[in-house]
Parts: sequence; C-alpha cells; structure tokens
Amino acid sequence: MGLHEQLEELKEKSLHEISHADHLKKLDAVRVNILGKKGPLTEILRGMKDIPKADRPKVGELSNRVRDNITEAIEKRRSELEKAITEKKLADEEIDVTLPGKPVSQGQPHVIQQIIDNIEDLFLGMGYQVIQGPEVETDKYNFEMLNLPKDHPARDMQDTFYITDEILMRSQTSPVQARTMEKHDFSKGPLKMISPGVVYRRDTDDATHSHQFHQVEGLVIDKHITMGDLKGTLETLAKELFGDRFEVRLRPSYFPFTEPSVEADVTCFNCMGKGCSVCKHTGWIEVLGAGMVHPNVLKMAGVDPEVYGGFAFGLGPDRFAMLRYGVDDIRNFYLNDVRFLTQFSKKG
Ligand code: 2NL
Repeated sequence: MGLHEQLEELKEKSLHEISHADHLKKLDAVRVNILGKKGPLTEILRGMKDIPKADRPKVGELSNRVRDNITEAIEKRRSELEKAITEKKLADEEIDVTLPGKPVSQGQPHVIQQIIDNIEDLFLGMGYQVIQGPEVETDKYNFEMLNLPKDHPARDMQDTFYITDEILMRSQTSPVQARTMEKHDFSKGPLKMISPGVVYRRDTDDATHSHQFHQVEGLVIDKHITMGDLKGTLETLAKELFGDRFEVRLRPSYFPFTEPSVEADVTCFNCMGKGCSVCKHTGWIEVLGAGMVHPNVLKMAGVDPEVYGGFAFGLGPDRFAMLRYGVDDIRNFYLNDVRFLTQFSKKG
C-alpha cells in the first residue's frame, strides 16, 4: 500500500475513532494516539525517504491536510462533548419555579401584646408619647416619688421583689412617668404619655395572680386639666377597645398617687348592662384605676401644683384579655402553649 492510501486510511480510521469518543478523556487519548510522536502519522511520514523526490511535495501536502482534518475533527468533537456536559449540568440543576412552596407558619403577636398595640395606636393618634423605662427600679422612683410613704402597706416586702433595700423590680410602670415628668420642660407644652410594660409582684401564681404581668399607665399634665378630660379619655379608650356601645362609669376610690381617685367600670360585655353572673348582676365591670395626679407627686417631680395639674390612669392588659376572651386562668398567657396562643387572630 502506498503512502497515499495509508494516509487516506489513517484519516478514515481516525475520524471514525474521534466521532465515537464519548468522553473528553477518551478523546484526548485518541488525539495523543494519532498525532503523538509515536503515532501512525509520524510513522507514515518516516516512509517519505523511500519515495521518489518528485512525489514528496504531493504526499507532504496530503499529510498536512490529513493532520489538519484530524485536528479539526478533534476540536469539533471536543466542543460537542463540552456542550453536552454543560447541558447535562443545566438539566440536572433545573429548578421548577412553578412548584408550590413549602408553607412557612407565620407567627403573630402575643394576645396581650395585641391589646397593648391597640392601646398604643389609639393614644399615639391622640398625640401621646409611648415611653418605656427600666424594670429594675429604685425605691425612690417606684414608691417615694409616687407619694407612697415608707410605712405604706403597698411597700411591704410581701408585695414587692426587693434586690437590695433600695433596688427592686418595679411593681407598676409609674416610675417611668415620674422620670419623664421630672425631665419634661413644661414651658414647651403639656406632657401626654403612656407607659406600657411588664411589672412584678411577690405573689404566688394562681388563676388570678401572676408574679409578672403587664400594665399600661397614662399621664397627662397641663394647665386646666379636669376630671372631665379624664372621663372623656377613658370613654374613648373603652369604645376603641371594646366597641361603640360601651359606657364608662367612675366610682370613688383611693390611690396614694391620685386625689381624687376613681375606679372605672365599663358596660358588661356579657349582658351589655342588663346584669348577669359575669358582672355579678351590676351591669358593670371594673377595668381600671385612675385619678387626678396628687399635688405631692407633682411637687416631687419639680412641677408646680399651683400652675399644673393632670390625670393619670393604670390598667392591666392581662385582665382586659381575660375579660374580652373569657380566659379564666391568667397562667394561660405565660405558659406559651401555641394551641392556646394561636386562638387569638392578629386582628385581636
Ligand atoms: C390600677 C391603678 C393607677 C396611676 C395608676 C399614676 C402615675 C403617676 C401619677 C399619678 Cl406618675 N398616678 N398612675 C394613677 C391611678 C391609678 O393604676 O389599678 N392599675 C392597674
């Protein structure tokens, strides 16, 4: 067989092998085999010295062409294989964005926080500030500034968690109001604030007592504030939280920090005033305590009681939630059993 035929045969054989290489590694082996120094092409060209000089350029040209054809075929096959690899990778990693997602259960504010949020929204809308303060307080701000003399029963060790003689867990959120009143510049206008938060009492937990519970206190200090302002504010609060048909009734009471002091009742939500077992046949339910800020409290905060006066109130969101949803054990709010908590939809 002449060189010419050998070259043609090598070309056919090579193109066949290249087109059947189904792997980049195999293709590379084929390339090294055919075009390498010990490969058939080199071998064939070695036979050039045995053919007539005149035929050499033709054979040389042919061998170049064969080598180019083979190289070209290898490159073509390589890009085919590479493309196949990329396509397979893309297919394997394909994400079906139309598949339905895994449901993520959404949380919601705690039922007591929902009530506090409602109260905050209402008072913010009436131009009040929402102010928070420390839960670890001093005797001065928790008691003294609020006209609670040293021998007052509410200061008894039984009722308050003391850390030292002077430091305690606040038993009400009034210290926040006392601190704010003390700092307020009344020449710039009235003080209108509410202070929501957690408070502590040294009680044994049972259906109606919790050693930690919530309180929202409100305070307005300005010139010419009357009990009428207090009643109007409480009526707005009752109608916002319970509904338009609810009325407010004030009864005389006593708190050391207010004079006069009142207890506020709202229409019984169960019988709407007719009288039932929930309201002990009075038609009313007690929901908060309030009054006109005691002159001593103003004086101690550096406010002149001859010029300024105001009202204050305190309510317990835990009790509100119990009344509103008919929960008979306050401990339910603190057990964090989701079966209980998820009953209260976000709208409240
Ligand atoms: C209740 C009664 C009340 C206040 C809190 C208060 C605060 C300042 C001055 C005067 Cl700085 N008063 N707070 C007033 C009356 C009642 O809470 O039964 N809370 C659950």
